[in-house]
Amino acid sequence: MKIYKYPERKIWQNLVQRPAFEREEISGLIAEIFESVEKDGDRALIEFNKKFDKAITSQITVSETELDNAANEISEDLKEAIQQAKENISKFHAAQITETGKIETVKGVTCWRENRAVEKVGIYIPGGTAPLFSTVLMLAVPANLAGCQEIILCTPPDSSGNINPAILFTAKLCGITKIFKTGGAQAIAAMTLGTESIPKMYKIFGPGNQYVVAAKEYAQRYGVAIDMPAGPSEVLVIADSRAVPEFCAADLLSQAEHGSDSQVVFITTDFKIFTETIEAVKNQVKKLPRNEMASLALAHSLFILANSIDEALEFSNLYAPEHLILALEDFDPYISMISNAGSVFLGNYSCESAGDYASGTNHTLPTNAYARNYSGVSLDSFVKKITFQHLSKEGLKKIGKTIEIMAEAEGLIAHKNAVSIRLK
Ligand code: HSO
Ligand code: ZN
Repeated sequence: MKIYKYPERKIWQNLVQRPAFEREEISGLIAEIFESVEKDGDRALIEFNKKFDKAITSQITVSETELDNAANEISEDLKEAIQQAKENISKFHAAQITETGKIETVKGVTCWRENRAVEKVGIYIPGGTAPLFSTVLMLAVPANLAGCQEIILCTPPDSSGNINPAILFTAKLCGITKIFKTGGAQAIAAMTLGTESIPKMYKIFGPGNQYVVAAKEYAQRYGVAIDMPAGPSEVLVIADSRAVPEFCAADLLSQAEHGSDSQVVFITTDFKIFTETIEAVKNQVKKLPRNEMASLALAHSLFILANSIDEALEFSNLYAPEHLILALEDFDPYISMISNAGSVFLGNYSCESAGDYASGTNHTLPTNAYARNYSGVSLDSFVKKITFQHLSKEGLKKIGKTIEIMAEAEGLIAHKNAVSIRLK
């Protein structure tokens, strides 16, 4: 833990810095993986399964039987939980469907926008120690609501060549039937370039390790869009004297357990809360199954004592956290002061896990200070907005002169002519 009592502003810029990623080193490997997938298609993916996931897979497409059997392999409780989460996520995202009305900018000149879904969407779900089936909901639900025509999912197999049943169950529940056993950078390459089994996608979504992140960046060279640049998960908690140290500690650890590179920041104005939260973190971490990972994340976490809540928020805006928790008695006056954050949790009962799973908001959020300039995934991430316009002859007459003068001033006489020819 890195402890700072009333740090001076001149060191804030250092404190908000995330550790640098080793992107350079892996870019050569990413290029090689893309080359192999382009050349050998499915065969390359089967080889990579053997090499990276120690899995023997004779075919990479998940069969109908595998998909159907998944429901028998998870508990009824888990199925119900997934259903409830899906309902809430659906409600929240359905409310994001908006159409702008037609605007008559000048009499006879009408402009408007219409939403069109991204037609082909690829979802990547990591496997490994925490198979994030909740992320399937966060991506497939808005993709369906947006009307995406083709939604596919790639996820790595375990060493027996199987996919986690909760991932399969959730995918099926969301109507995804094209699921492929491939992970890491090779999965991203496959969705970018296409193979015999995996179709090429227009936009790729989903979290992953540094190889996946680098591959998504690389994929953009091929004209594929991605949800957002990504980095390790983060939470910043701001607490006042009425906060509950045990709650704050639990929230900090819920983020720390994601990975050793998770970013955890705690800021309070109250000395008692400060020391008690640090104690609570030390106690709670011991009992976690992912204790080792969480402890590594805690080693570079920040615990800051601040002069005021205003100052804490100023720091938070500079840090631009993925998740911001305001463990404040009276949070309302501070909401308008938040300028940079992915998703905000208000009061002592709004734990980050609520947003991670079931409240309805999306958990695919900007990390690594991208909350300064990116939003989290929403319905908008799955649509393009197309602008339309209709000009009547009268409308063109009204703005014709303006167009002609501007076109001539830019030296673009064909542009001017397109108006003149109609109005002469
Ligand atoms: N906190 C993660 C999302 C997640 N948590 C999935 C649990 N499952 C990134 O925002
Ligand atoms: Zn989480």
